[in-house]
Amino acid sequence: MAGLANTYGRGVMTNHWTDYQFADAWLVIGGNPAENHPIAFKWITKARESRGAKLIVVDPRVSKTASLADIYAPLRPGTDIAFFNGFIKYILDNNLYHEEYVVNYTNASYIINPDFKLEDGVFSGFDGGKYDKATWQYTEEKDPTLEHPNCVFQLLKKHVSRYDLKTVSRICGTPENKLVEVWKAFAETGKPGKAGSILYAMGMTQHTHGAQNVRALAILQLLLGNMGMPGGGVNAQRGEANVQGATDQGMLFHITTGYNPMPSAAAHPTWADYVEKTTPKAGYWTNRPKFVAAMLKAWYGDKATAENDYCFDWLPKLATGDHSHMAIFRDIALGKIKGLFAWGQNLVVCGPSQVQARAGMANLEWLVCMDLFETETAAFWKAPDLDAARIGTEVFLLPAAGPYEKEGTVTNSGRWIQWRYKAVDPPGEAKSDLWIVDRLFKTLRAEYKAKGGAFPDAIINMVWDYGDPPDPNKVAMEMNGFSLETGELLPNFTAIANSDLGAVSSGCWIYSGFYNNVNDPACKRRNREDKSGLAMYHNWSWAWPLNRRIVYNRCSCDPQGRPWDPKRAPVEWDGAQWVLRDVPDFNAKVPPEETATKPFIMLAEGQALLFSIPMADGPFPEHYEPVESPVKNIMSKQQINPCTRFYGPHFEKFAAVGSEEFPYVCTTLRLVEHYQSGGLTRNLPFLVELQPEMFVMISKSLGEKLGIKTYDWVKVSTARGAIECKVGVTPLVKPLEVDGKPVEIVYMPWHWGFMGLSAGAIANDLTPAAGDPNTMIPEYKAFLCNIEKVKAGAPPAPRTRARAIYDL
Ligand SMILES: Nc1nc2c(c(=O)[nH]1)N[C@H]1C(S)=C(S)[C@@H](COP(=O)(O)OP(=O)(O)OC[C@H]3O[C@@H](n4cnc5c(=O)[nH]c(N)nc54)[C@H](O)[C@@H]3O)O[C@H]1N2
Ligand SMILES: Nc1nc2c(c(=O)[nH]1)N[C@H]1C(S)=C(S)[C@@H](COP(=O)(O)OP(=O)(O)OC[C@H]3O[C@@H](n4cnc5c(=O)[nH]c(N)nc54)[C@H](O)[C@@H]3O)O[C@H]1N2
Ligand SMILES: [Mo]
Repeated sequence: MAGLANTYGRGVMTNHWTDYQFADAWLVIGGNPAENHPIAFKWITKARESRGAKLIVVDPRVSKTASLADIYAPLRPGTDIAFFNGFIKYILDNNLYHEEYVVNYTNASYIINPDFKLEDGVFSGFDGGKYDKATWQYTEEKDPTLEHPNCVFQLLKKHVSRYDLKTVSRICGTPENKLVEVWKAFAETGKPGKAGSILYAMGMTQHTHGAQNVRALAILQLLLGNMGMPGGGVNAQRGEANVQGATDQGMLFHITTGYNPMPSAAAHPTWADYVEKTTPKAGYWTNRPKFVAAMLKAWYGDKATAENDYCFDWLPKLATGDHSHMAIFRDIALGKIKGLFAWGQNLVVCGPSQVQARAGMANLEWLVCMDLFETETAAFWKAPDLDAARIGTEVFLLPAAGPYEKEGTVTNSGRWIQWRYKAVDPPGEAKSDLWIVDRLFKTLRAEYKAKGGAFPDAIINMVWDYGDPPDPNKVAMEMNGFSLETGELLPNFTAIANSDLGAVSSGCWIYSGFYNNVNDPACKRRNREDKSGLAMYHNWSWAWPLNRRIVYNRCSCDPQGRPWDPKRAPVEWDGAQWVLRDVPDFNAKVPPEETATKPFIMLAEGQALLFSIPMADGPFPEHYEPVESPVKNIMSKQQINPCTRFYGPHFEKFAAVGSEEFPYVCTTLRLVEHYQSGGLTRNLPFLVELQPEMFVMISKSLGEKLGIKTYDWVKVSTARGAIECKVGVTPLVKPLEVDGKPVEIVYMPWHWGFMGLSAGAIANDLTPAAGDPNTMIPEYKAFLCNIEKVKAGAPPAPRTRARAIYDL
């Protein structure tokens, strides 16, 4: 993303939920907030009612959000890059971009190596499945007139020139007039004094080019000058209640706490290598070694010294570049992994290519599940397609407390860290996850102490002093960090940046300050007062970084510090000083000239990336078809993203391009009544009653063609597996005309499995295990299937089995 991924981590909101009310328009693409983020959606409703702001929705089907839109356009799953590149061309052709913003705040003026090119869908430097980026580099020069043929702006213009209206419509299946209607309406927000917000979620990311989808929308927002503006931004509507907190705390395999890269065995065998290779030459990340050393001080305390490189050698190192979900399941299938912890994850329902993944799980010697219920994962050996008698896996199910049965922090997509208090005690023997991990750690440490082992130091010497039972406040304080001299909590992360290397302790630098006062921890604040006038509520919880509510807010003003829109000004220069309504994302102690071309402090460039060198698969987004597609790529001979990740012999099962056996496009999605794998919600009688059965949705035309009616039972099959479920024939889904031929699209929720009060087919028995090269996310949102009628069916019984249980 333009600065986003590299700066603030993977998929956060640049703005925040209550900020939605300040937009003049929202472009919702690849998300369905009316269904999946309904409370956030109320801010959209509010602004529409009070100011007539416009809701624009682009989604393959008429989703709940689309049904409320001012403008709706359909598009074929997996073709969003063509849509965006066409949109960018429209903006450039019609001079609708915000020129002063683009020149000053992006890398538009940078001149790129003359050998950089795109040839037949592949960028220069492609070699052996990945890119050598030598030709993608900046030269020493810049051209602020943006006219040099090799400046980023002209290269972008040339890149998108191939995406004319007709071509985009042929690829996406979106009618030409609809494309123009959407583009025109949202481009209005490019005028100074207007702001437009892009809301996206999984419809954008779950593709083999998912990261480039997000890059495309970041480029768009930069051209329109919408980044840094209240009511603007790129807003990833995240999922799991605390997925933001989890990624902040290093739960992804390739990053440790606070978005520092996980060291790699090959590239960073020593601290010196790590420091040299991961520290940029300019921007705030020049402080990276201090942030990582502070984390090591939190983990190893007095043991971590300058002499022993702060115990860097004790950190685990990545053995390969990919330890993602699919890589783990490849290795389980190959018998390389013997034991697995499934901690609050229902893997058998959520992962792709489940028929193959589940079969592989039989290789596990042991499996430990921490969950509220016996999920499909804990009971994988009961799967109808597995022979329990031949599975020797020893399964442990540790009962876990639910979210409201324990206390601790939850971080929302707007980066607000909030304390959640315990509402009720967990039932029976269920324990909080912190209790379980504490007990597990202490037991392991005792084992290592008693028996030694291959590498005991990293465990024996770890600081682990949260009490018994462990106190989440103590964990929070360790994350906040403290002075090693006084023991006082750090006020914020500038205390790390301004200290010597290794002089302070902080488990997660971006969280320093969130708990900085023991008597009134910032994350526990519940003060509704809003002094900003922009619904920022600085005394309600605490937002990382530094309680800043809108990141990149220097960009809300022109280079001289005058707000683009005086009514929506988080910061402004009054001629003598900065007037601050939000925490500044720049040095506000100096006059505006000094930050005029450096508003993106986390990037070495100081300017946002229209041209992004860090991306694995190209500095500009280029259209490729999904791995399974009904059509050839009409943009180039390169059918799919050339850097697509595949996962070995068990998982390379794909339908051919234009397959006759699997002629329909299929995508998976969510329903408001269920949550994810249904591990929770299919065990709650009232939700099961509201949404009792697994189903697929097809168009009236496909229903007519196949003689299928609503409530019939159908078989849906792909190159990987087949499921049976009921069907809904609905006018909300329609075929799209793609390159002159009609393409039918089949939609299914993925909330079901064989356990719980409501059992049903697993959608992921059908999905492909192919991944995006930047994120390794699976392509859940676009693949090929066939559908056949099995038998006639009937509506669900008015009083379901669940209801009967509830009545007891
Ligand atoms: N009730 C409820 N709320 C939830 C969840 C839940 O399971 N239930 N899950 C939570 C989680 S973890 C997440 S990540 C979020 C996910 O939130 P969303 O991303 O909003 O969820 P989805 O329904 O998977 O997908 C959104 C939309 O993408 C569309 N779509 C499919 N393919 C494409 C495509 O190629 N391009 C475009 N533009 N659109 C496409 C679908 O038609 C669908 O309407 O929701 C969170 N909120
Ligand atoms: N086909 C398809 N597949 C998808 C997606 C898609 O759009 N399409 N979306 C993907 C996305 S975005 C996501 S986030 C994943 C989600 O996949 P999962 O993480 O597997 O989904 P959940 O159902 O949220 O699983 C969480 C499990 O944790 C348990 N649980 C809940 N609270 C707690 C707790 O406090 N402690 C413990 N220990 N357990 C708890 C629940 O009972 C549940 O069984 O699925 C992915 N899979
Ligand atoms: Mo998610």
